[in-house]
Amino acid sequence: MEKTVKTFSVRYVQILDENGDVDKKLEPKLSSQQLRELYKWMVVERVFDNTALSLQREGRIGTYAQSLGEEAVHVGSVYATSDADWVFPDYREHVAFLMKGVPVKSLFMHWGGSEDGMRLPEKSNIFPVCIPVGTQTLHGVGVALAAKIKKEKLATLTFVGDASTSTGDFHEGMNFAGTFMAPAVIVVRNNHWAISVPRTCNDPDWGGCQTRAETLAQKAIAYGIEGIQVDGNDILAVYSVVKKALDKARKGLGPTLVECICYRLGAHTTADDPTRYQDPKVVAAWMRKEPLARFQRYLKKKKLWDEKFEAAVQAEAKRMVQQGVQEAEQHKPKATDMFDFVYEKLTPNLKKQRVEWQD
Ligand SMILES: Cc1ncc(C[n+]2csc(CCOP(=O)(O)OP(=O)(O)O)c2C)c(N)n1
Ligand SMILES: [Mg+2]
Repeated sequence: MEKTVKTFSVRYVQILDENGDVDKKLEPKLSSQQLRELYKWMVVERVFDNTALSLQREGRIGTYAQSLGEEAVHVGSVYATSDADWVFPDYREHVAFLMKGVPVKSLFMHWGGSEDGMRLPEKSNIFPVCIPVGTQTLHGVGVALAAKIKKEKLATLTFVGDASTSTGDFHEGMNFAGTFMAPAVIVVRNNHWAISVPRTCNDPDWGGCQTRAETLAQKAIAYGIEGIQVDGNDILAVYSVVKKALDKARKGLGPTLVECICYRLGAHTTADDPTRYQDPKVVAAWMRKEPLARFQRYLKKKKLWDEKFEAAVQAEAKRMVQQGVQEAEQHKPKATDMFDFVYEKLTPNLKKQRVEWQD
């Protein structure tokens, strides 16, 4: 006997199309002020990104990971959090820090190599930049579980890249999230690339790609978790889906995996040259879908955007970012900071090395 015991499906949500036209039935109820705020944060991230890239080229900061093309994923998701919710970033969501109240200065200090930059303000509810791919899933799910045990009304939002979904830590985190019904939302930034490794397998029988799974959202199904795909260039869809998932988590109704489909429009980091492995035609096609221009078209149709508003938003973003650069460059880190701001307590070996270093 043979029978189908279960079939699964994955939903996809888009609210704003590429022309900035909206699906009225799904349009979130955000005030004019909130919509403009979303736009402002996306501009801030882009200005931050361009400034950081220039600073790296001038040798004023170290290796930098651009966020170009992912602004809707970052801003839409973090905007959906409450002040009590915790955010677990990886290394591309610069604006997430700013939205959670971290000063611009701290980010430039961090990317300039000063560990002190990731000593974050007490109430910012965001974890430091996480370079080891996928490990933050465990932190995000762990804190969600702790909050559940302590009966605190909060959820956690964890960002992972498409490559993270291939790591053991991601799967362990997902399994724990499912078994314990942790109030955790995991946002996958599917930007199609893990450095030079493509997301999709084009060769019928050979690897060199991230996964043969058709969607990343379906990975949630294996753990009894809701998995959903979202147009990651559509800030309204990202915001709506993540908000619903966070509300669900806080009500004790379980975790969600949100796969945001976007495209890495910059290099992996400033140490990478994507022209060696990307098709420029594909990049140009994704550029036409980019999130900021799309949201601008929508705001313009709603009479919430004009040149005057644009100039004011740009000026304020530049002022804020430039002030952060100045403050960060006034900070003169000591060589011993590498011991003082990494571990809470130094290991015996590091203690010895710190003394030797000072000598
Ligand atoms: C555990 C671990 N293995 C390998 C690396 C090296 N590494 C840095 S970024 C990266 C690719 C990550 O790709 P993805 O998760 O898709 O994020 P994206 O860079 O596209 O934002 C790798 C393999 C790492 N940082 N951590
Ligand atoms: Mg990626």
